[in-house]
Amino acid sequence: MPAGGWGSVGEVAHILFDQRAALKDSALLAKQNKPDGYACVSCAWAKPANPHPFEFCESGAKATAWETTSKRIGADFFERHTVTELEAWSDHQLEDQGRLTTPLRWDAASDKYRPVAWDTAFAEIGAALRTYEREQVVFYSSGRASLETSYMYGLLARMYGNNNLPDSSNMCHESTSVALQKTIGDGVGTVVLDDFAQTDCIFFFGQNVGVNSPRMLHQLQEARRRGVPIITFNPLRERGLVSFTNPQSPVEMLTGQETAISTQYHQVKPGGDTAAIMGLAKAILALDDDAVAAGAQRVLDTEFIQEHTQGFNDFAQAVRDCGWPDIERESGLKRAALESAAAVYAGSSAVLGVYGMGLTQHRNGVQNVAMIVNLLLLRGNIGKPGAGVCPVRGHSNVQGQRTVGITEKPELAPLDKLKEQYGFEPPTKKGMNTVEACEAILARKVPAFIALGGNFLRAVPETVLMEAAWREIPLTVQIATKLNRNHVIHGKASYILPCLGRIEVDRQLGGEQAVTVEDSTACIHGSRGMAEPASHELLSEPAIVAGIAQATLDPNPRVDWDAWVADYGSIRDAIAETYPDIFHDFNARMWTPGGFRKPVGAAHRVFRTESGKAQFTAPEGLAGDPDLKQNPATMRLFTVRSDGQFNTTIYSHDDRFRGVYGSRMVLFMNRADLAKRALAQGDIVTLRSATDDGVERQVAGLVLVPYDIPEGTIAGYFPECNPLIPLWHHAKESKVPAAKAIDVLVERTGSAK
Ligand SMILES: Nc1nc2c(c(=O)[nH]1)N[C@H]1C(S)=C(S)[C@@H](COP(=O)(O)OP(=O)(O)OC[C@H]3O[C@@H](n4cnc5c(=O)[nH]c(N)nc54)[C@H](O)[C@@H]3O)O[C@H]1N2
Ligand SMILES: Nc1nc2c(c(=O)[nH]1)N[C@H]1C(S)=C(S)[C@@H](COP(=O)(O)OP(=O)(O)OC[C@H]3O[C@@H](n4cnc5c(=O)[nH]c(N)nc54)[C@H](O)[C@@H]3O)O[C@H]1N2
Ligand SMILES: [Mo]
Repeated sequence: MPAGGWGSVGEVAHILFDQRAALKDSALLAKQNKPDGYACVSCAWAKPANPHPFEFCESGAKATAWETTSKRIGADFFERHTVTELEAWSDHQLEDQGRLTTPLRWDAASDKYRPVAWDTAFAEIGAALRTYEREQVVFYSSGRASLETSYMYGLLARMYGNNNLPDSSNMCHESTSVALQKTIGDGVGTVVLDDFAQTDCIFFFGQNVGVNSPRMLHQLQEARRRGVPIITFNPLRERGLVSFTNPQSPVEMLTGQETAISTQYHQVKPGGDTAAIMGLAKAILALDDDAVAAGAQRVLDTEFIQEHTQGFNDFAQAVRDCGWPDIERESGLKRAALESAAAVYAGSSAVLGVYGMGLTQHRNGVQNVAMIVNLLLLRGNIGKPGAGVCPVRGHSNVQGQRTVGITEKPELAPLDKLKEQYGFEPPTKKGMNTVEACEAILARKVPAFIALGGNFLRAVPETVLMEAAWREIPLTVQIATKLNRNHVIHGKASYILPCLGRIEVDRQLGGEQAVTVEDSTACIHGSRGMAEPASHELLSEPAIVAGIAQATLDPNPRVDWDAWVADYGSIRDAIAETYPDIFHDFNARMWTPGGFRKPVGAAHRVFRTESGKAQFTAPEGLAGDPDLKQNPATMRLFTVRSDGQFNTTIYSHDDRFRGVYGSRMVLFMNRADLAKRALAQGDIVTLRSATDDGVERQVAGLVLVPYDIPEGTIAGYFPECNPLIPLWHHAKESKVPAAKAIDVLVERTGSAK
């Protein structure tokens, strides 16, 4: 079965029906990701200037249906259920109740969420925030909120007195931001859509395109038709990377025509990418040595290396010192396989390096990303047409939030400019990222946690300890569209503030408002809501942030929160004043078809690193998890997503692409491992974390599914497996939780048959 195809059409029809979504006809979907429409709330993939008639995919249509559902959850629902009772509900059940409609405050006496007036909620939250130690309050955001909201939210935190702005990015592509900043001087990818049309080779690492960014399949399919090789490294043979039938092509649908996507598929061991890329580099150096010996054209782009890079000799030495047996063991791949991939690389003149969570969510996640850069630099594959590094971002505006100041790193925010613009002293102390916020919560040091979207508690590691600590936070505030686990497990005082979604019409004093988002290729787009709001009581995210800010902060004549809410154009003017290089003429440029691009120096070989050159980096070691010693009893678990979810939002319990239906409590295991451990398909197991740090971590009731997966490794679902991840088990420099390599012990407890 290919990705896309009739299965995809059936899935979309099903969810539209099930959610009785507002988009009964395709009028709404037709505006998805269009220059005059709204930006999809699913992934961050680029939105073309000349879109396909339907520039959406199965995943995007599901996300739209989920947001525009006609299901509602109002005060009557919360009157019927205590919050303790709701704790027993599944992630799917909670969100499937529909859109939140009214602001709520938890009532301790009845253990119920009860309606509260907006003004009262803001006043109470503001009064509490004024009493807390300002350096300890956390302002989290999930990467969906617009540039306008995010800018206001960052300002709120800094005017309040801290840089505690952890973001979903801290669990996601922060390894990218750190590695790319260090190696090429920009924390974002260098490619745009046009590069896909001009490339002659694509290397694809650890990203599940068919599920998580299916619109990119258009570019991959087109590249394949031009004969471009696509070389994939992924422990699982993911459908979208194997073949694709375009559900928007009547011919393909009728004829069942499929495009084979990957031309080489390397089932690398999880955590083995650094070793695999060392192998590629070793083979490339060997080809170059041969060329030198034969007096033929060099394989390395020596001119580029000389002019634009630093550190080549150390890197090359590390590669030469690294033996094939180590490479084969750590990558799980054969020398011959890596040599054949290297040969394709060496024969191509413009190569793209595309990747996702399979690289970033490891102890050595930053090193993994730096290895992709090394690979590309060898032949000057950065800063020329058809070539470059392409991290595939997750949430639809996660990259943009960083651009407008959502960052815990003060050096990444224009503090001097903010001081000049708004006349206050921005805090200079480093703020908490996600892992540090968790540490502070576990230490009972966080008096208040404000969440701009997301489902923090479900997305982070160390679930059991975190849930216990969470209940002791004096104040939790959730700005959200749907009920989730992080709302039913709450602080001592707790508010749920329901907001408009991006697809909804946003009416303010100045008329209907639009917002902006930045995609994975650093292009910034306008987005106009089109569906009627789920409830007349909803406020927009900017209005909620302004409400909290006004109730919490002393008035500042230079920040007119009300004027901003009345006309988002005035927020964009403020953004343009803070970041003139990126956002000049923002209001005029936001409707540019295809978006306007933020300047990315590396895309033009202007490397804004300390040395002014792109950096080769020799890896510290090959092992994916230097701190975890694998012993024969342990297995290495990596967590993945299915097509039935968007992160912790579970649309359904089916995984159509992997052939699992009705339950997410499954584990994918190699048949050889099953045999070795006297386990069988359908056996029920408990996983325990294989670390002796004194914390008991387990997930019970997982059913085994035999699967084509490297020996010694198992795959399970995010977020169901999160209780197994130790909080300290994160990428070293970026602190992204290492959700793709968790050492566990497997214990049989029964059989489902
Ligand atoms: N429909 C849908 N779309 C989404 C999301 C969603 O949940 N559902 N989530 C959004 C978000 S926030 C994000 S960040 C992105 C995530 O999108 P992806 O980056 O695709 O993330 P994952 O699904 O976690 O898995 C990545 C892939 O990495 C592979 N992998 C695991 N370990 C390794 C390894 O060590 N090496 C290599 N080479 N591969 C490995 C897995 O088999 C899997 O195919 O998608 C976004 N889009
Ligand atoms: N084990 C494991 N853990 C992981 C990962 C993994 O691969 N494996 N991936 C990590 C990654 S990449 C990420 S990005 C994080 C995700 O972490 P989060 O971004 O915190 O989680 P989501 O599940 O995306 O958040 C879903 C909730 O967002 C709210 N929401 C939806 N739309 C809107 C909106 O428009 N406005 C507002 N205010 N709220 C809205 C809804 O209430 C919904 O319940 O999880 C991380 N955790
Ligand atoms: Mo993400």
